[in-house]
Amino acid sequence: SKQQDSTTPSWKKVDYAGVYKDIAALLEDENYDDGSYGPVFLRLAWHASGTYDCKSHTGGSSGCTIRHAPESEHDANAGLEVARRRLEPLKKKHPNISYGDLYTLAGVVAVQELGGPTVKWRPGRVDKQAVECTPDGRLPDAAQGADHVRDIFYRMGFGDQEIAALVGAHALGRCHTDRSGYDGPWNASPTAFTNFFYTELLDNTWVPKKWTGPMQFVDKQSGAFMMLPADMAFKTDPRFRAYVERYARDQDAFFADFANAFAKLLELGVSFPEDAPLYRFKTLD
Ligand code: CCH
Repeated sequence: SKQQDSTTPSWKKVDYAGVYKDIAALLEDENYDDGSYGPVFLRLAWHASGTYDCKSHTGGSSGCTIRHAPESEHDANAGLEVARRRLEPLKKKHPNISYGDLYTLAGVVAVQELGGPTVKWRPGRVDKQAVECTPDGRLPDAAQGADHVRDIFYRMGFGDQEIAALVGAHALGRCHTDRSGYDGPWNASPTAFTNFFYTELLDNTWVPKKWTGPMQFVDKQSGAFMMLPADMAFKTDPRFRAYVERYARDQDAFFADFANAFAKLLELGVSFPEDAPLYRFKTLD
């Protein structure tokens, strides 16, 4: 009835399995990048969430302030309008879903449909207005090293093992000179979720790229693959490196640890309704 409709919270009126399928249908496009929007959806979910500060309990995916200026225009978020634009028709089709739920679910779909682990996910984020945008500087700076990476992720409430697992997402996608200024993919299969970030990091000799762009590394042998200065910290820092060696040897361990850390990332700072169900979505195939 009408009465029931007006008292039911909007998050309960959404068919989340249906949204999952609709997002999955948007992944492939042979004319975009390496043929998939998955990597940029994953980056959108991470940047929507990674602004969390565990001391002030501000930021995170809950209010989805990443879609508003000035946060949308922070340097770290350059290029993410590509993902937001691609997802926008789904907000029209499923008007009761919050943007925070839509963008985080897009990250889950990307990981799962590109061959990664099942990621537990809950709905119930409530969008906020532009005045609640987080300040610039909460996301990691790729030009820096281990101390900076720790400062940023400890602020979110993560430990070294979780940080080392999360950065394995750099098996997917690529850097774009017109977004971050960096250039190139991390490996030869940027649309498959694998443990290749770790194997490539350890197996190659990485040398500074000879160009006028920002300082980054390329593999000495082919020059086709890249590492950011911040990525190299996972090879040179002994505590990070111990996890990198484990994940390079054992893809199952990486998948399990990534799934936990990524589910935690997507929930940072969110107060879920008590009756929000926990979903484990099936992949399309
Ligand atoms: Fe990342 N990432 N990321 N990253 N990232 C970039 C691209 C992707 C850093 C910097 C960059 C995570 C952690 C870090 C993805 C997922 C994750 C780019 C290139 C930079 C720079 C952007 C461009 O030019 O398009 C730094 C620094 C850190 C940590 O210190 C974490 C954590 C995740 C997810 C769990 C994905 C995916 C991409 C590819 C995006 C694309 O469009 O292909």
